[in-house]
Amino acid sequence: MAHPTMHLLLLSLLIATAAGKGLEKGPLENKFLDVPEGTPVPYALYQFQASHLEVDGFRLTGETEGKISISEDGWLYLEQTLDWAHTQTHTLELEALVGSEPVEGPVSITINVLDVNNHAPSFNQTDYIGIVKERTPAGVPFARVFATDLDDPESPNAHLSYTLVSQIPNRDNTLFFQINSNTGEISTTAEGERLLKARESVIHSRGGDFSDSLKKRFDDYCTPTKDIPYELNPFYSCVQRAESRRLNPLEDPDFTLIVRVEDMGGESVNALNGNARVKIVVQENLWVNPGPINLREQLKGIYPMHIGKVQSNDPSAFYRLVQKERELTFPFNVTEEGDILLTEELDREDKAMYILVVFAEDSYGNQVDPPLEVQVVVDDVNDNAPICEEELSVFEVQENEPTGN
Ligand SMILES: *[C@@H]1O[C@H](CO)[C@@H](O)[C@H](O)[C@H]1NC(C)=O
Ligand SMILES: *[C@@H]1O[C@H](CO)[C@@H](O)[C@H](O)[C@H]1NC(C)=O
Ligand SMILES: [Ca+2]
Ligand SMILES: [Ca+2]
Ligand SMILES: [Ca+2]
Repeated sequence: MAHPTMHLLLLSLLIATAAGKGLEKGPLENKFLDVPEGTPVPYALYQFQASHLEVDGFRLTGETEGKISISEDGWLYLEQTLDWAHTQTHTLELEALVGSEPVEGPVSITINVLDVNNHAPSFNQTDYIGIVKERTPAGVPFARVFATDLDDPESPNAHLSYTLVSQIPNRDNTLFFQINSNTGEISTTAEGERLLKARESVIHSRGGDFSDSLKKRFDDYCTPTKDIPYELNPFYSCVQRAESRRLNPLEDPDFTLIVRVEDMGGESVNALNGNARVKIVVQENLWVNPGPINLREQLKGIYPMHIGKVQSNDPSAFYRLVQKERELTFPFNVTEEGDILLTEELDREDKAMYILVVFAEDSYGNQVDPPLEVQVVVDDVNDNAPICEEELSVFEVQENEPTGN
């Protein structure tokens, strides 16, 4: 079984490692051993000592996978490195022999392979794409990155932590994006919610045919077009190329994020890591809260009166308006075009503030934009000097700030 030189080799190894490790030995009985993966071989595990004095050899059977052996003098050792990702336990049987006859055993040996951190986490894509609308609330995820680690998922070796390494561009050192270190979800920061702006583009989120809207825009800006067909107009094809690149976030993103994943929970200098890119396109958002809307009570005029407007990002959306608090009077309505109407005069003594909830839905009643809560504040006629607010503010500036700004 073991060739003659193995004995010497093993012996020198034992002497070399004995000092540090305190190698163990014991009688031939059932044994449970924890063994780290990835050790240099040969690697001595344990010496079994038979009680029969005539014993001159051992026989090892079971899940050795050709990696685990026994020497003539009872040393259980590794001939090849164990691999946790391949096998987590090896179940073996051992007998002591005289000649080829078993005289003791079999006993059972269980080798429990201990995971070490020998795999770096890796993202399942090198590039991710995220599309985010202007004014997306901070912390609401719009994209997600995902990494795996081949080490033991129950151990810190595969406990992954995501971080944002950089945002390109990053003018004024303001991060518009953040990543959830546990989930890899990407969302806007408060600054991103406030400041992200879609680039001017021929294509609007309203959809429609790209080439038609491009031609129209081109005609608007580049008159007279004479009678040159678009296909033969080099300037048109140049604009067309730029616009179609703009449609593809992989080619022309607004932002590129470099994200990193680390194992060991990201908290060890020995952590291994991997990186990926997230390419982000910012889309315009037509769904804007028109409030708060200030209205004077007992306002004379023609009812229903137009007091504000909403516009869904989905051109075929249906609008619906409800009152947030359930109360009897609700003198508001919304038209198919998103115009918010006041149906009768308000009275501040009845109610000083309303909260209108505006829904944009498809024909099945599914929301196509998140509901907007629009505040309507009823101003008191008696405290508010009447008639023309604009003139009043000009007058105030002249009177109170003579030095100017
Ligand atoms: C990456 O993993 C996520 C989550 O399991 C999955 O949704 C996505 O399709 C994967 N991407 C690829 C390229 O396999
Ligand atoms: C709201 O306006 C719609 C038309 O836009 C009309 O059909 C409906 O009756 C109005 N509802 C109320 C409560 O006034
Ligand atoms: Ca790992
Ligand atoms: Ca491992
Ligand atoms: Ca009043």
